[in-house]
Amino acid sequence: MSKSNRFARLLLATTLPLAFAAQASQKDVTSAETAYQAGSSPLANIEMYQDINPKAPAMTKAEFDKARQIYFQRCAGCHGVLRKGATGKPLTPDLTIEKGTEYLKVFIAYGSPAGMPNWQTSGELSAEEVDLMARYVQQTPPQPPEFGLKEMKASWKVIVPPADRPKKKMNNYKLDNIFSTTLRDAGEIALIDGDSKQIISVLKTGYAVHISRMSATGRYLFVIGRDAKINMIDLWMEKPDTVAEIRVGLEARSVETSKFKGYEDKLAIAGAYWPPQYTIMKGDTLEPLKIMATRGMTVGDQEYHPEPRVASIVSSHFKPEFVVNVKETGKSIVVDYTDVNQLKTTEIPVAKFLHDGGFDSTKRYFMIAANQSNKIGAIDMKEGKLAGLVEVGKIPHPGRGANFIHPKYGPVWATGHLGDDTIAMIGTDPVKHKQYAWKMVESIKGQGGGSLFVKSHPKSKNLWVDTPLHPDAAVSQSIAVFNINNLGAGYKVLPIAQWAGLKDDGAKRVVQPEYNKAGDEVWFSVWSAKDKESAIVVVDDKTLQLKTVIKDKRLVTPTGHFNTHNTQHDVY
Ligand code: DHE
Repeated sequence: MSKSNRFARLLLATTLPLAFAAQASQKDVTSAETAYQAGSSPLANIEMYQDINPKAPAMTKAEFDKARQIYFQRCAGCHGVLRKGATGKPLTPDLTIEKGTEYLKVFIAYGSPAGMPNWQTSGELSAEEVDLMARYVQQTPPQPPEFGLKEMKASWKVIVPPADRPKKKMNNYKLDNIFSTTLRDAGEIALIDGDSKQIISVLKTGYAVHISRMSATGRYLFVIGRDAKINMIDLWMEKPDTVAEIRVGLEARSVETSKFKGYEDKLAIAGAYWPPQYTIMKGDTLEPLKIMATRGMTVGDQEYHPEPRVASIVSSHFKPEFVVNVKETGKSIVVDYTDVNQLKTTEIPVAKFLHDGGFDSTKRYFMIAANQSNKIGAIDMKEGKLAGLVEVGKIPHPGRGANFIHPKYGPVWATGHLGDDTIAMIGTDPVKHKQYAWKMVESIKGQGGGSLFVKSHPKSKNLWVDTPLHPDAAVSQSIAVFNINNLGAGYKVLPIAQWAGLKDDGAKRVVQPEYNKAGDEVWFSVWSAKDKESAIVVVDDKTLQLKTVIKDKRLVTPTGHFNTHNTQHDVY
């Protein structure tokens, strides 16, 4: 090592802990949260233009392309596509060039208590790759291409036109009790019969497939992949299959359909991470009708954000409206779809970093997590305005949340947290329990942080809380269940992964409780890596005993599962 290099390291060794401490006090991101955000982006494979900045360290085209791929696989989830910062810090050249390659290398190699992973010491990146990344983040951020109507139409396929589809249901499945299970790393979904627990079929979908949603009539299932590919599946066919598909961008997470009376199955909508936009499509063919950009000003400080990603989207049961939740700007956009050409939108300022959420039991209020702001917003779907904004625990992550009647506070909606071990309950009845409405009425402790999904059912007395991202395997591989009539008594732990009896030593993360239609059994995924055995475990909701384990070599990396009835009618 040269003398000047040694000096630089010495200097860094003494100054970095201070820098880390300062950051940690600003925002203490947990390792579970970092691992969750640092998922691979499909943008890694998109060719982008290298703009040579004379002030940045030199990089060959091959080095730039390799670093770009690593960036989109590991870093973009936190630092943003354009490196403007999201949950992670901004990494634009005006900031990084000043820090210099040596400083950045140490930071990337060793990480920080503020949440930056220790990429080199953990063995994830080699010393050469760390050097590459330190030089890459000083270059002008390359911008992925836009994706407009022309690109969408080029990707759009109507495999079975509406006129050629069945006129009535052609199979004997009970369409209201099917589970659509995400097979994440296979890019597939499994349709599983909720009664017989048999796999009906496994269908190819988009890359790292993410969520499934049902059409208002319960006939069509919509599935979206992280590559923004939507599959529209007709459940009336003898063997349910894809009848239309389209890509609405280069990266996406959410899809939904029109549910208001008179508009059932008429429209579909999908939100994209890149480009930052949402698209309204015809509900029977996925023909793209209208694309709306989300680039704009943030709530609060009102600064321009160039890539506000579309997070969750829900469909109102009260009006012909969608609610599109925009992550970085912190706005929920109410989209009136009565005239798709002259679209009317209302912007509701909530709080930055909107992510996931669901309705209260009456479906009048939509509860949306602003995860990095540690808040839940309650949007009144009737009045089209924010009814409340509630401070909860650290990094709320509800999925669609859980509704139940609290013995003291009346109707509540609950969320777990990624960043702490609490479960927050918010009063949702401003008529009969006005004093509790839009307040965190109770916060109880669960097994630990790293929780992603909570669930209950109108017919159940249980509240289920998963912890798949908890660092302790005993916690990530089990589930906590509370009796909602005696929350103070604490929780029971059910060893779901152990019950699955898997033959090898996979991660076996227990994720996403989901009820069947009757509300008397709960399904869990036991999620291991692609090359390891996974399973689905079904538990009796009353006795809390194991009912069935579904194992099949086609069940590769099962994560989310969506019961057709509960998803169609927003029951949770
Ligand atoms: Fe998800 C919902 C984004 C990682 C499983 N996830 C959502 C939604 C968003 C989102 C915006 C809400 C959609 C809606 O309601 O319209 N998810 C992201 C990410 O950006 C993130 C953090 C990182 C990434 O690279 O994608 C991410 N998500 C994951 C996972 O790693 C999970 C656990 C496993 C997987 O399959 O990828 C996962 N996300 C889910 C599930 C839902 C979801 C199961 C639906 C919950 C529900 O009850 O509706």
